[in-house]
Amino acid sequence: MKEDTHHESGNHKKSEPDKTVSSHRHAEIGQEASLKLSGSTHPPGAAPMSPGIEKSPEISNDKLRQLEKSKDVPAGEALTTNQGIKIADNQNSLSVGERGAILLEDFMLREKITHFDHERIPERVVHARGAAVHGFFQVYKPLTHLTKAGFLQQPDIETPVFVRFSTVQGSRGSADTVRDIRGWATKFYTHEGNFDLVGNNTPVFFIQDAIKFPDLVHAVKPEPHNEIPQGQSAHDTFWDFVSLQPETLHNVMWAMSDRGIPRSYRMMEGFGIHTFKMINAEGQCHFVRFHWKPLYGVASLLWDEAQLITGRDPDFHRRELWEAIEAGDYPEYELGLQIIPMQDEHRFDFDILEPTKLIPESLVPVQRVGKMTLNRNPDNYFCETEQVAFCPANLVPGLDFSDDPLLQGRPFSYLDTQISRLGGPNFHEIPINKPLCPFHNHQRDGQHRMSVSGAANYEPNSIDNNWPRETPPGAREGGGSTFKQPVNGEKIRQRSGSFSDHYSQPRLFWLSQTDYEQAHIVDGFSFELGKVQRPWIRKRVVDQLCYIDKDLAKRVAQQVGISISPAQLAYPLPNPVNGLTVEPSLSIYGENAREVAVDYRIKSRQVALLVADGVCGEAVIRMIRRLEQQGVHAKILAPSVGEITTLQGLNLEVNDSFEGNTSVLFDAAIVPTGKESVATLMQNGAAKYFLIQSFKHLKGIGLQGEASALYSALSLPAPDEGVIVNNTPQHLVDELTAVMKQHRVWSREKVAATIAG
Ligand code: HDE
Repeated sequence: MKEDTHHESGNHKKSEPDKTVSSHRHAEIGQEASLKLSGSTHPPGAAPMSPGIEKSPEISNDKLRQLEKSKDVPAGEALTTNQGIKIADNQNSLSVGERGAILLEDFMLREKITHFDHERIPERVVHARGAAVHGFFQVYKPLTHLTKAGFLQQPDIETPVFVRFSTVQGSRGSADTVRDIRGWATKFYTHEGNFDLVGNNTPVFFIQDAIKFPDLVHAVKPEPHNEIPQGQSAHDTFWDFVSLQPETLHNVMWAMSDRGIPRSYRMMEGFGIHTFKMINAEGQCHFVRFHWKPLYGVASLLWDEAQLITGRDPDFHRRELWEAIEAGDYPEYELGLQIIPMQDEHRFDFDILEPTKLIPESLVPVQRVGKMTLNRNPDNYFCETEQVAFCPANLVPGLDFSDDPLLQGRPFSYLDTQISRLGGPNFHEIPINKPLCPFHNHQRDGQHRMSVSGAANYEPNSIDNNWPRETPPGAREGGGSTFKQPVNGEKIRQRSGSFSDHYSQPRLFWLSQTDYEQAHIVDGFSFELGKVQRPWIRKRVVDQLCYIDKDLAKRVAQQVGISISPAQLAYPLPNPVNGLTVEPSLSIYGENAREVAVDYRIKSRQVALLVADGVCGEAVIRMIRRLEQQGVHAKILAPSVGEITTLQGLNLEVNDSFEGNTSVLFDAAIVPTGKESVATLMQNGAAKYFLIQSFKHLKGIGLQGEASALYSALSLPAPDEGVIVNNTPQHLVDELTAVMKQHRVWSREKVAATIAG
């Protein structure tokens, strides 16, 4: 605990007793008229503004303007049927007399109910649960030497994007904070057509060949007999598959690590996973792997915290994303490229066409070539987030597929699945999916066709003068021009020998983690295997871990009650990856990783101030101001919502109660001084639980003046690096935010594990 003896909270003057101090509005407190709170325009948790384009018209782009044209603006308009017939009575069906039967001729009733009956569409087979937002992408400098893709040529071009983040396993209504891979699909609306980068938050996938995808998904989805568990891989069928298909192990290591429970969609890395190709105007080709690097840094939840949030706020990530955009804390990510010249294709210990392998950043550094900013929430969840249809086949000229056998199976599947999900082959006409550039072809008819085609629906034709025509002579440069590559071989069903090492990279991942990250991986495996009911599956997984690392295997085995034989301990260990035993960028919290991988920010983080009647209002306001200066949002929590009376006799607006807002929803807690306030908190179980949980989850705690007594009463360990005792509000905040920049107080983890709560 760090102490500052400068005390300024005792000297308060009473003034203007009936003035209310609002933490999120411009406010004056008592005689301190200079203490104005600027507040964020729309801080998290504030009353909702209207969504979408109306709320901040200055934020727009070509795609949003295109969408606006399909918007229904009903203000001042009559309620009508879908045929435009005005409805005078939307309360009563047409019946025979007051108590008589309803007439079948009531077309208003029939239309309303029939439409309602068909409101649901199938959810996505995987990635059903998601949240999406609009934004834009800009390249830093022309990438002409690598690709002819137009949107990567000019830094002054803002390409509109729509990004959907998702979990994989759970259904549409499942929780956000489950342990799972996160989907990260970006649709770039370029002027050469749509480019969809459909990736995940891990750089590797579970399988090598598309033909195994249904098996993987059937295994991880809830068990077929009882549809349990929801949003989780902690069950027999998943681990059965893993134990029998060792190529899954690398991605499983990532899923069991902190990466499987991200703190926020703004704080994850993203990966295109597969190797793609970039082709420039001269026809030269490079292999490329895509990365997204978050400017808010990479950060994760703790497992206990994630589970609690699943109950407290199942929409945690979705809400957080929405609120961040409303508050102006726009998610930002840099686009990174790993470029591999064609002649280097075989210079690695692994095959770059293999999606269960990453390319270590120490071998091929990630070049940051542009930035994506997400700055606009959708207007309507169903119309945009649910109906958006991504497809890895959507590549613009200058980008091309590699022969990765997993990638090769994807373009077909995504197109195919939309036909049943969105009800036919014309889903490209749904506004969110429409390209910005014009599109013309001879495809016709089908369910829900919207555009009206010309006289000739075939090519060649002489009726429409043979339009539209291929390029040239069509106006734009030809697309779909694949890289000319000699291919020769026999038709075979056989995995390449270069795909056969399943253990080197999981070992590299394991060895690159800090001690506490390793402990989390052990806990992740142990939790999941603990839920597996068939003992032979647990044993087989531990057996597989023996090929990765003996320490990992022993620690997991010990936690799930399995003994490892001397023969298993003698399994040979895999080789380093191209001489690497450690790759710093694989760790989230290691010193190197933090510097190499991210620009860490605390902007947008949230701090709770725990108060009751008699709190020092001046201190509260000063703290909030200081937090806001650093881009951190503060919420005042009290025993009940409404207002409290400060030590100075002012009314202070409370944002919420302790009951509705436990510590898992915040990044740090502060208890401001005030004798009466602290005495009340001491009698309040929810407030005490808040602090105990904050400590347990390795969060910073700030204590001012009398608040130290509350901390002592909880019998929490002291001193502690993350518990700041300081009487000066500004200093206390500065020390606390320094702790928050470390994300967690890792030095506390062992002692925190001994605390009940
Ligand atoms: Fe997907 N995947 N996938 N996938 N995937 C779908 O498409 C599929 C794979 C990913 O927010 C589906 O529209 C096959 C890898 C994301 O709408 C479906 C194979 C990666 C999303 C499908 C893969 C992904 C999907 C379900 C193996 C990371 C959500 C609904 C060949 C690089 C997109 C849909 C969104 C969605 C098939 C493998 C990421 C069924 C057959 C590898 C982020 O078409």
